[in-house]
Amino acid sequence: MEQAGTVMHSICRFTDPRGGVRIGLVLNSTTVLDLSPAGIDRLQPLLESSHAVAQLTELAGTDLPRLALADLRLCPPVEAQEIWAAGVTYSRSKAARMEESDFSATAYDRVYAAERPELFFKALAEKVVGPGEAVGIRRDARWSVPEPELALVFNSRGELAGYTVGNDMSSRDIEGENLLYLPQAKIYEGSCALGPWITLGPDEPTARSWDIKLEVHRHGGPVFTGETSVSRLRRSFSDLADFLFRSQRFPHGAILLTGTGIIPPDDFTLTAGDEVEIRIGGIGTLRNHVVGV
Ligand code: DO4
Ligand code: MG
Repeated sequence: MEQAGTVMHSICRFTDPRGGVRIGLVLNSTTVLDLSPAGIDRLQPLLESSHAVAQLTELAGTDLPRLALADLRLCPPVEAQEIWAAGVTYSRSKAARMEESDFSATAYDRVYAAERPELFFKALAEKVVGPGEAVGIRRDARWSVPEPELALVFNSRGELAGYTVGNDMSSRDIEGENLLYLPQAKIYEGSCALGPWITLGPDEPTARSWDIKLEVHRHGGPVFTGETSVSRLRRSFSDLADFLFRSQRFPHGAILLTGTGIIPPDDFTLTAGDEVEIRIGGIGTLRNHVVGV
């Protein structure tokens, strides 16, 4: 696959008929190459390798089994990485948080401009929701929103290995009540979705040209659509990585959601049964339905 001269490949995790997990190379919108006969049964070695793109290009030309994407159950593209998130990295997010809470407005204003970014822990790998699975809204929240975010996939050396689509589900009334409630507003059952796969190859300038689109459907029709561009992200990927990996090791690598630039209007809240669709140009589309948790 190519985008403006950039060689890129997407790798996914999917369940096999025996309930195990296999690794696939997404050849196009309909076909996945099963990499297990080539001895590739985990994502991490590919993420750690500096030759992954060349290796995948070579494998794409082999006669490994080709599977129909529509027949596969994709799993979240994460193995053992911790999931972290950056906040207030788009001016739209800063403005919304400042309106949400007089109490915390100064903190949001300051962190947007500060050298040190807001970084917070989001999820353990085992708690991440994959494509087609349910994202959650807390039963004690009145105001729940999806946050569509570009997710950076880092290897254990802190090198940017790829990208995926992320949803940093959030309870805005709990967040707005008191900043100290942020972990409860951000971390609960089904609050982190990633997928549909990891895209390797594009550099930062290429990724910054991508659009992010959010659609929420209710009873079959759209109730919210929004759009932004990664170019509006205030911080560089290397700046975010530098702070994340400062004084901290991630032996399995880490995934960092880079913040949202799409904020639904204040009278919008997700409800159970909604369908959330997040599309990032260059990667693909992550779809999840909403349940109360
Ligand atoms: O501190 C609030 C969280 C901000 C956030 O998650 C975002 O901007 O995406
Ligand atoms: Mg966020």
